[in-house]
Amino acid sequence: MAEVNGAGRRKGRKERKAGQAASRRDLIARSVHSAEQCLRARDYGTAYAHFLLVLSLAPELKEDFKETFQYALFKWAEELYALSRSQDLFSCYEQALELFPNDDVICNSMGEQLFRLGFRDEAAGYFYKAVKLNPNSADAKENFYRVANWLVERWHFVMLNDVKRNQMYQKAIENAVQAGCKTVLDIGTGTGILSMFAQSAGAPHVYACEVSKTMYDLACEVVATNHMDGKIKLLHMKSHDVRVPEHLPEKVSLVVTETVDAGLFGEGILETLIHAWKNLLLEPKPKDSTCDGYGQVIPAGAVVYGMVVECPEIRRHHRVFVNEVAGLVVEEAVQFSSPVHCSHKSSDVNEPYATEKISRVPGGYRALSQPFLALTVDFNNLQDLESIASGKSCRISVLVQEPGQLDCFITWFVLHLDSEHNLSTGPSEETCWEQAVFPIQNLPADGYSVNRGDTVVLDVHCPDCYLRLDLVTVIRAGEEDDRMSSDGTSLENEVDLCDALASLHTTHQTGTEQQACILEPSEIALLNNVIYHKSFKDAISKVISSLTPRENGTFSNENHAEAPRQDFEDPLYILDVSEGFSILPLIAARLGKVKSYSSVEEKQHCVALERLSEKNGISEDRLEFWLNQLEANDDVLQRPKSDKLWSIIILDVIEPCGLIRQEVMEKCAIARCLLQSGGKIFPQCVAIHGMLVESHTLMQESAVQGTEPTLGFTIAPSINQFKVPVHVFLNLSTLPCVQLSDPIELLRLDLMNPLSNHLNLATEVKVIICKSGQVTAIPFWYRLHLDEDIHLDTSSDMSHWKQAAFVLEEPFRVDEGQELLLGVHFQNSNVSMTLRRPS
Ligand code: 44T
Repeated sequence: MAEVNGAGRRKGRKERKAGQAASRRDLIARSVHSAEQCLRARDYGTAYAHFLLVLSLAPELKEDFKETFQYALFKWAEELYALSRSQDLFSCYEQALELFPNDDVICNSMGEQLFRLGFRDEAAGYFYKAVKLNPNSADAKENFYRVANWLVERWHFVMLNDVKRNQMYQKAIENAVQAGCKTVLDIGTGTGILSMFAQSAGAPHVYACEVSKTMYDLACEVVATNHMDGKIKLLHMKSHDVRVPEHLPEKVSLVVTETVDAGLFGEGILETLIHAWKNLLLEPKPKDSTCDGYGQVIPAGAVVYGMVVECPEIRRHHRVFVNEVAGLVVEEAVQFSSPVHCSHKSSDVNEPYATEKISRVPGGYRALSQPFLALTVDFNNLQDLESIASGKSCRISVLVQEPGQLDCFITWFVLHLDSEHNLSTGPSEETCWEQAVFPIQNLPADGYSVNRGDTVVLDVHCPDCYLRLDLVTVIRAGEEDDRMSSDGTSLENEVDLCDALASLHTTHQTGTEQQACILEPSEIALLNNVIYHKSFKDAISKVISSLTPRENGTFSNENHAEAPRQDFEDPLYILDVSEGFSILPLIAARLGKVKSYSSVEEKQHCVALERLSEKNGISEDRLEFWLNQLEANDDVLQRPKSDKLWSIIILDVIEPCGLIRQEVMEKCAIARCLLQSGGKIFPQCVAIHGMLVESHTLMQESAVQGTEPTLGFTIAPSINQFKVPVHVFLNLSTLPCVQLSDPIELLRLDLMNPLSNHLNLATEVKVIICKSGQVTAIPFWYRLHLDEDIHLDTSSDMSHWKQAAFVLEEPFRVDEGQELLLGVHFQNSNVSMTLRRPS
C-alpha cells in the first residue's frame, strides 16, 4: 500500500512536473509572443514587462533576447523619463541589471539616466563599471571621462603632486600634535592626506568629513590602503552638519583644512570656520599657551595681496574693444560685458572673479603697481571671521608705478599654517596655484590708460563670502594734489563725487542708446577676433558670388555646371548654427541678396543682434531667428521654406575647450542634404594637427606620480582611477614642455564629402623625432578650412579656442632622427592616440 501510494505519488509528481514544464514553455512562448507584439505596437512598457517575465522564467534565453530586451528597456525608460517617473525608471534598470549584471551597455545606460537626473556620483559608478566590463566601449569611456572630470577635479592631482605643500602641512600638523593636540578634525578631507598626517604624527583621535560622495569613497579606500581604517573616522557630510556628540564624541583641539580656492574664500572657509568655532572646536587658545585643552586651526590665518595688472589676454576675454568687425560696426549699439564683473556696486549675480595661473597666460602680463595688502584674516579668531563675513568693505588707494592699460586686479595669498610654515600662491611662486583675476570693464574707452603717479582706488570686501575687489575710481596724477589732505577725508568726498558722476553717466547711456548683453569670456574673445570674422566674410562672399547670376545670366563660378535654380528675385539662405553668440549672420546679411538665420537662443543675444542690425542699416527682413522658426516647424535644420535650400550652413565644429563637438559628423550629414547645389558647409574640412612633447606639467595634472610626492602614503592607485587621457582648456603657447617633433597634420574630416561620412576614423601617421626625450603627451588643435584658400587655426594668438592634449598612459622614450607611428582614432567625436615603433 505504502509502496503503491509512494509510486503513485512519484508518478503524480512526474506528471505534474511534465505538465508544469509544458505550461512553463507555453507561458514563455506566449509571453515572448506578447512581448514582440507589444514592441510592434510600440507599447514598450508592456513589452518590457513581458520580456522580464520571459527571462526570469527562462534564463537560458538571455543571450538570444538580450538586444531586444535592451531595446524595450531603453524605449520604456525614455517614456518614463518623459513622464518624470524616475523611481519607476530606476526600478526597471535595477531589474534589468539583476538579469544582466555584467552587461556594459545596460550599465552605461543606467549611468546616463542617473547623470541626466543629476545623480552624478552614482552615474560615475555605473560608467566606471561599464568601462571595466568592456574596456573597448567608446560610449562608456566617454561618459566616464566626462563625469570623472566633474567629480574629481583636476587640481586634486596637482595638489597631491606638490611635495612642498604636502611637507608644509605635514610639519605644521606634526608640531601641533606634538604640542598636545589630541583630537583632530580634518574638514574637506579629499583623499584623506591631512588626516593621515595627523594620525602618523600620533594624534589619538582623528576625524575627517567630506561633503562629496566620490571623494568620501576615495578617502575610505585610501585610508584602508594605508592600514589606517579604524584609526581615522570618516564622515560623509558637510562640516556644518557635524554635531557633537552624535558624530564627534567631543569637541576637537585641532581643525585642519585646506578648503580654499584661488580667491581664498570661494570654498566657504569663512562660514566653515565660524561654524566650527561655535560648535566643533574647544575654546581658543590664549596667547602663548600650549594646545592642551584648547582649540586651534591649521591654517592659522592668511594675508591676501593684490596688484594692478595689464594683461592683453584677460582684456580680450572680458572686454569687447573692437569698433568694427568685418565691416560691421559693433561699438555703441550694445554694451557687451563679461559675467565676471568688477565695477563699483556690481550686482551679486555676477561671478566675482576668474582664475588663471597668470605666469602662464599667453602674451604675459605687466604689473602696474607694487603688490598691496588687500586683507588679513585670523582663522583662530571668531570675531575676525565674523567681521569679514559681515561684508563690510575697506577702501584702498594704490599708486600706479608703470604706464599701461588697467585690465584687471589679481590677488593671491600667503597661508600661514602656523608661526613657522607658510604657503604662498603668488604669481612668481613655483607652485600649482592659480590667482584670482578681477577684470576691469565698463569704463569709458579712454579710461583704461593709466600713468605713473595715478592712483587707483578700490574697495575690498566679502559681501557673499566671496572675495571682491571693486574699482571705485582712478585719480589722475596732478589732479589729486590739492584734494588729498593729510587725513584722507577729502579723498573720500572726492570718491563719492566720482561715484555719483559715474552712475549719472551710465544711466544716461543705457537710458538712451545702449543695450546690455552679457557674454561668456570665450564669446567676447570671439567678437574681438577680427581675423575670424574677416575670413568668414571672404569665404561667404565667394560662395555668394558663385551662386548669384551676373547681369548677363551667367555665374561667376564657370565650372559650376549644374546652374543653381536660383530665381532672380529670391535671396540666398544662410544658416548659422554656431553655439552661443555669433555675428556671422549680420556679416553675411550685408553681402548681397541674402537672408540670414541666426540660431542664438538667449533673449539678450537676439536683442543685441537686432540692435546691431539696426545700427548697421540691415533691414529687418534680412535676419531671422532660428528659434522662432523651430517653434513653427518643430524640426531641426529644416529648410526655411519647403521649396528652398540653404546656400551656406555654418557649423560650430570645435568647442572653446579644444575638443570636437559631439555629433558634428551627424549634423554634417543632415546639413549636406539641405544644401542647394553649389551650396557649402563651413568649414568644409577640419584638419587635426598635433605634435609630440615631453611635459612634466601635463603629467602632474593627470595622475599622482607614485608615493614619493605624497610622502610615502599610498594615494595614487585610488585617485588615479579617475585619470582621463584628454586634457582640455590648455594654453599651448605657454605650456611648459619640450617639443620632440614638428607639428604635423594627424587626421582630416571632410565635412562636404559624403564618402568620408564615417563617424569613426582611424589613421596612422609617420612622425619624425627632432629631439631625444620622453614623449608624455600629444597636444592637438585644428585647422578649419573654410574653402581651398581660407583657413583658421584654433591655436592662433587671437583664437577664442583653447587647445587640448592627449596624455599617454606611460612615457615613451624616443631618440632624435627616429621615425614613429602615431595612431589617431576618431570615434563619436572623441580623439584618442597610440604611439609605436615601426615593426
Ligand atoms: N584649490 C585648488 C583647492 N569641502 C580647493 O568637497 C590647486 C584652486 C586650486 N567638506 C588654484 C590652484 C588650486 N565640509 O573635496 C573638497 C570639498 C570639500 C568640504 C566638508 C565642508 N564645509 C567642505 C568644504 C569643502 O573639501 C575638499 C577640498 S575644498 C577645495 C580645495 C591646484 N586654485
